[in-house]
Amino acid sequence: MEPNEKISPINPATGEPLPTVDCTPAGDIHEVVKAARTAQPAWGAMTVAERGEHLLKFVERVTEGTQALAQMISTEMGKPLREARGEVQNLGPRVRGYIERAEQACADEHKQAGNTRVTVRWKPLGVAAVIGPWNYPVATPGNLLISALVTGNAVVFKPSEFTPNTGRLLAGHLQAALPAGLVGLVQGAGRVGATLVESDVDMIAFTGSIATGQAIMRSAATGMKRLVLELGGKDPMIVLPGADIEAAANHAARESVRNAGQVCVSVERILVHRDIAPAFTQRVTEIVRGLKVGNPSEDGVDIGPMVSARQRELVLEQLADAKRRGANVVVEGKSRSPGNYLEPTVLTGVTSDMEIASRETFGPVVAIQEVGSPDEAIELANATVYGLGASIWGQPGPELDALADQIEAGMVGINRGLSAAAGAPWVGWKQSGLGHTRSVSGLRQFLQPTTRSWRAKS
Ligand code: TXE
Repeated sequence: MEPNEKISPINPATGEPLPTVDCTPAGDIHEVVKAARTAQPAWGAMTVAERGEHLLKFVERVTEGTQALAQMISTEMGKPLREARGEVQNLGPRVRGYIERAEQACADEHKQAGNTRVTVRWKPLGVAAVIGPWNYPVATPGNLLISALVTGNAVVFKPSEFTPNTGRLLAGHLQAALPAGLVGLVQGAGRVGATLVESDVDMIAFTGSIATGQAIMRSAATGMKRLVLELGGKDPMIVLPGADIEAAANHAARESVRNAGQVCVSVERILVHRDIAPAFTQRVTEIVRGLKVGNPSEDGVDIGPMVSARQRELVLEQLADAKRRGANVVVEGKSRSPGNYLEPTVLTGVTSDMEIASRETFGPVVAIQEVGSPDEAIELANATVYGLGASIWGQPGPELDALADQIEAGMVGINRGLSAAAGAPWVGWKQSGLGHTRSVSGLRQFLQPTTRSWRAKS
């Protein structure tokens, strides 16, 4: 890595350059990891309650700095300011939930079988590298950082190169509230991430693309480093006769285009039964037409620009492929500049041979494919390497529940989105992830179980 290399973020709403950020040279990355390793034992020796006190100070700082952090998110990646504020405000309750669950995750367990008495002790792994994405640049790395810290690990955080200043603010709040050296920050793109993965860390907690997840896994194999990976998705939404059309259409329209479609669990494809397809499509179209695209700092804006010109280009390529293969454009989303604006598009007549039906789109597209039966819907829903989220809408009851059970996804919503209840795992199946987070068992991904056994007194 060249010593003077810089990241040059661009405001996606205007196309104007934002202040540049220095990339961390390889030698410095190793120093940051070393400092984290030095600080870790004292942190790991604290009780969860003691660590929790520090983390609550972090929450206080974030709460005071909500506006600045939300503004930075919005400026760097284009999310409407209102949603960015929500992202920051969610952090407090999350941290409190993690502290509560960590008490359970970190507690010794005692077992006895016959003549043997065993204590299972959950120990921190050491230093966790946290590599974040740009789409939820506070919430996503925030979850990973807090999970690692509350369980007694040190962390070294590399934010996405699209949101380096958001990452700097987030890390700054942690650094101010926690012991010196415990939270490291490195800046840069893929090469910095790769160097961090190769460095003397014990685990990598990552959210991003499948390709990068695979590269990390290959590199981590050398040191048998532990991994928690949340990767891409192609979440299906199945809509069957008996569904509440209004509720389903609202979910389909809004969750296909929220955050300009750049959500790991956005609705990526809709599999609707042909008997209800016309009514459903009409209502989806009306809702999408009512959404406001515009500058993310303006009030009342539902959809801001996409994060980058490249990301918009990828979506436009998928749309062109879909049109070439016969999809109908019910609402045509226009591309607007300056900025990376792309209005939402509604497609019907989507077929499985189209890229938009099989590869993650990560853009503001409502892609509707008709099916003739629930079985066909399930078959199509599962015909993918992805398995993050899904939802199924229909007549409530055991039949719908049984269909939901056949969907190969980590998180399935029935007549609702998949937003997991606090304490449930956040988890992807198949190539959408490895390991999981948020729950007690999720926190244990950041811990090493060890056993000590004795001969029990008879
Ligand atoms: O991801 P990358 P990108 C999907 C979505 C999107 C695509 C690409 O489909 O279009 O991924 O997005 C760092 N070793 N998701 O390019 O490249 C990189 O610097 C270590 C879904 O942003 O995976 C950044 O910090 N690190 C996802 C992070 O990895 C490396 C959210 C993510 O970058 C690295 C985001 C390497 N070799 C994108 N190469 C979700 N599940 O929400 C890059 N990085």
